[in-house]
Amino acid sequence: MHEPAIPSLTGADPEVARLVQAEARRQFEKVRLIASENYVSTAVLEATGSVLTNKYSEGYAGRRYYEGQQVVDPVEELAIGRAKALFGADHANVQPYSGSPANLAVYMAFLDPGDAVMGMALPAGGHLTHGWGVSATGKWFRSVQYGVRKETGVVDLDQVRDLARAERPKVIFCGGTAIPRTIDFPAFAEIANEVGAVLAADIAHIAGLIAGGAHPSPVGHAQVITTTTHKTLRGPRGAMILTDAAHAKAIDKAVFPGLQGGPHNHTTAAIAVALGEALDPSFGLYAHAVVQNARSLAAALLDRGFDLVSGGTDNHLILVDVTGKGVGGKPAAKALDRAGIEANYNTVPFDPRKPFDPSGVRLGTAAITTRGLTPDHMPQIAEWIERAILAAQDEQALDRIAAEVADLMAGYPMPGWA
Ligand code: DSN
Repeated sequence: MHEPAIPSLTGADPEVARLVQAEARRQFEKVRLIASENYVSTAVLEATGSVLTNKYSEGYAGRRYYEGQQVVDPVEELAIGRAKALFGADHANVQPYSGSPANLAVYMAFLDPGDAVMGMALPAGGHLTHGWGVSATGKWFRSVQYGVRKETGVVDLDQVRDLARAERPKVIFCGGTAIPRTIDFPAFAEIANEVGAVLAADIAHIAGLIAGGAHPSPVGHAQVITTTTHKTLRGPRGAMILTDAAHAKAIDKAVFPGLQGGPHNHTTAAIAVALGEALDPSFGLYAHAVVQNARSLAAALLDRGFDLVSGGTDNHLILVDVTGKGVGGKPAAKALDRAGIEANYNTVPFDPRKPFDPSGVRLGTAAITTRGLTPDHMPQIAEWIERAILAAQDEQALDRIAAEVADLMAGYPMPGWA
């Protein structure tokens, strides 16, 4: 049963209620390895489902365009205060609707259309909004893209420096969506300082690791830091932008009124709850456990002959080139899903295949660590992954794995399911 219970929804709209229950069960039974997903606490779910969704509050605390902000202002101030305390930042804006709008606010704040921006290419591990061609950020700005070294799979800082010197971007993005290794924020800052660019660190994937001390922080190196709140940070679907004092005003103006209208106050409340959870010392243990699980899973996959981009991981994320097992990334991800192991197909750097049927599968350990799985479970998960990929066409074999997976997960409670 979904928790909190949903009796009113069940009475009013059984069709939707049935789907909500089905999704809760699905999340309970699977080994969820999508690197950008997690399980939020029941407290976060309750805040997300609260009456704060009823309220409009364009503007910022004390400067709103609607009356009745007696409660919303302190909610937003609480979230801001906790974000600043957690990351040690001068300023926080908790209003961006999600990661892409947060990144767009950086463009709005510091670039004019046609200006040069530099970011990591999507197939190398960057994000669409770091200037990739199909995104507005690649269409409306002069985008310069860097990648990783072919031999190591690690970001090519010499290329970053050479491109920055030649192209003089106004903003340099570091960070991305498929980067299994530590991001060298001081090195990026040195390059950005040399060419007079604003350094924007997109820490969406690793925010929880940074908060928990399991990855170095960009604070003090990047003037602007964008993040979603729902990945390793384990909050609701939303985003934040942290800045130093000098860049605060420009970011606030870019988020509202530059890009957005009213903030989603129920989300802001849930972000405040999640940040409160992350301020608890136990969150540091969680963040380190996420990395330990990823390292153990990577080691177990290497033992089985899998080819990992960069040879392993420093964080929560593993990028596997599955073509060595005789299958493409897409059929592998579909087989894994049928086998109760949820992942996404992903390009690998220098991928000879197409983005819709690439060579890789991306894995992450944030969600399974929340469920309580430990390094001892990782050899079993690696065995299931290999078995499922090798049996990609055999639905009965995949169903047998799914039953084994569900058996294991039945022993590990899930917030949101009772
Ligand atoms: N969709 C997110 C991810 O899966 O990494 C990034 O936008």
